[in-house]
Amino acid sequence: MHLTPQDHLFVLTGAGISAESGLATFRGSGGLWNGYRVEQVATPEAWAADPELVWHFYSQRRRNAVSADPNAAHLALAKIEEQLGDRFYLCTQNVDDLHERAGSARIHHMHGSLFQSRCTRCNQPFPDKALYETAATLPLCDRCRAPVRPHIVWFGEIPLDMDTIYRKLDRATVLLVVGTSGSVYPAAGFVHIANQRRIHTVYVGPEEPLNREAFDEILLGTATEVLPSLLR
Ligand code: BV8
Ligand code: ZN
Repeated sequence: MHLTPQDHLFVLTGAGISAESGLATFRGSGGLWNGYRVEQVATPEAWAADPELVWHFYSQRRRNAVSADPNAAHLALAKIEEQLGDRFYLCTQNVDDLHERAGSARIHHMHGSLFQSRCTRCNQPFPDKALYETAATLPLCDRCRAPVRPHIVWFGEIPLDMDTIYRKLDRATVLLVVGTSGSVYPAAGFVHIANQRRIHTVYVGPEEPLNREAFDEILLGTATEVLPSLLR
């Protein structure tokens, strides 16, 4: 991958970029959390059936994220963002805040964030980090008394701000995808859109993704092995 001063870089990251910071990927642990499949816990049905379980799931992941540190791959992306300015856009599927803590600012969390909650009725945001600690009683909105939920996009829900994502993808000349298995849509479909627009597509990860046939380049290696030299 070679970037020219005219290039617009669109980066998509997944759980793999946080793996070397010690955060479990979805597939690495066989997609299991305490014996549950993530697809079973990260759903509106699980929230309706057992909100305490879902809160506990996110409380644990939030605690893990708080004690993790950004790695050289997160830092390399923040550095290239500084050089490219508004010719850079980072869309992450991750709900941790390691990109922000590495310095990324032009970033969008398409699947929400561990550090946000919102009211299930009036959508009032609750940025309070303490909300995710295992609540003895599930918090209620102080405005309309409805239950507060994690600001996370669950399976079956619509990812956040898809219009902006597609607009940014439209302007891109290079799509760099890092550390994602390509198993979940619509994120796994971005590379197919890129192909239709003749955008140069690059994948970085230690194993080939499920949508490997769609990439112009596959750079096998971990995010910290590949990104710092790739984006120098
Ligand atoms: C939607 C937040 C409509 C939750 C997540 C049947 C067929 C096709 C699609 C569907 C279907 N049935 C249902 C669907 C749709 C569904 C879907 O795709 N399901 C899958 C399971 C088949 N999608 C949805 O429901 C989405 N919504 O479709 O709405 C719509 C569509 C378009 C426009 C408008 C409306 C919503 C999905 C969001 C779910 N929420 N996350 C939470 O975090 O708790 S998904 C979650 O899993 C991630 O965010 C990510 O998106 C996904 C996969 O995770 P990855 O990041 O890829 O991680 P994974 O473990 O899988 O892979 C890790 C990779 O890292 C591996 O490749 C590994 O090799 C690599 N790696 C490991 N170590 C390293 C590394 N890479 C680099 N360095 C390393 N050191
Ligand atoms: Zn409310």
